Amino acid sequence: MEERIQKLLAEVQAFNAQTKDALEVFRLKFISRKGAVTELFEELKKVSVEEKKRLGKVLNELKQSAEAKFSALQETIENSSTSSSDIDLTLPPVPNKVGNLHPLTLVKNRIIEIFERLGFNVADGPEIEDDWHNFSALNFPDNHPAREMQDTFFIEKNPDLLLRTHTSNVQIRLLEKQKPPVRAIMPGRVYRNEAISARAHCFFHQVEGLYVDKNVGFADLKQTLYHFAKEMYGKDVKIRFRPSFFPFTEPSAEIDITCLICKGKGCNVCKYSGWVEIAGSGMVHPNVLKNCGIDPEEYTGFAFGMGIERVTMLKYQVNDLRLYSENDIRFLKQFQTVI
Ligand code: 2U9
Repeated sequence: MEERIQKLLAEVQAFNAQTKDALEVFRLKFISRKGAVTELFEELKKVSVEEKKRLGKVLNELKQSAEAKFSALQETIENSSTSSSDIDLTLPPVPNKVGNLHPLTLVKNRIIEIFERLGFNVADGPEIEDDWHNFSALNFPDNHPAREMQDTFFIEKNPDLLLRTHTSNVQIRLLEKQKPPVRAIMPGRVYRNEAISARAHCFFHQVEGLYVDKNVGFADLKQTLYHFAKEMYGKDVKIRFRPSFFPFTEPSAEIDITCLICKGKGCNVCKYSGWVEIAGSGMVHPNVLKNCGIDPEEYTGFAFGMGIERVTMLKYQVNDLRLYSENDIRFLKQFQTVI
């Protein structure tokens, strides 16, 4: 019997419990009414008086040791866990972190909002296009450099298929099927055969706009884009039109706004000119209207085009085009605010 008591004593001393369940196993085994200590006390009744004296002493030691161990373990476990009374169920939950929109989507949505308020619809069209809708209908001459392999991704020769180089194909498709007045913007992805760098990419996003009706003039174009620039960049922004050339517009103009970094004083972003280019524009070329079955004697129109990456760059001072498509969370999470 003494041997059994000593074995149990060693077991008690070595025992360790980290959970309430493990502690309960200890209690049942050693100190419960049906546990080893109680059982041994029952056995003790049966031994001789001298033996009882000696064994009783060792058994009491086991009993005290088991009870002390139980209390110590109980205290440690209770101090390390949170009891249900510590939980305040009335507290509002910690909100789940949700993602945010990509900066290009934020800016595209803002552009759409500005033009929708002026009565422009949003139109969409295919990214894989034929030569007619991407080039010929837009008055591109046969030998225009944009038609070269270095500038355009061609997919197939017959039937002729390519990746659209601008969203103007959507305007052509719209004019072919809808009689003026037509007032729409076309946001979308476009492709150009360019080496990827901080300033160029093989795909980017554009918003083009078109307004064709009777008596649409250059003054309408100027006021529309002036309004856009103020809505996008604030009321202090200035705008200027520089004569330019595009096959699909005549006259054509490039549009600059005052540099938002230096407020027109001159810095390395605006190359010390105080102005940065933001869009191209012009009056729709009569040949383009004819190609879509519209009489240029009856109708006129203006069109414009801008790169969403560029508009975003100027709004948020993004200095490398590659950042938009690298999915670097450190870049993306800076655009939490809805503009
Ligand atoms: C039709 C008629 C006219 C769309 C236009 C531009 C000027 C232009 C560039 C801006 C920067 C492209 O993203 S960019 O590289 N766009 O300068 N786009 S006028 O003119 C049209 C389109 C369709 C039927």
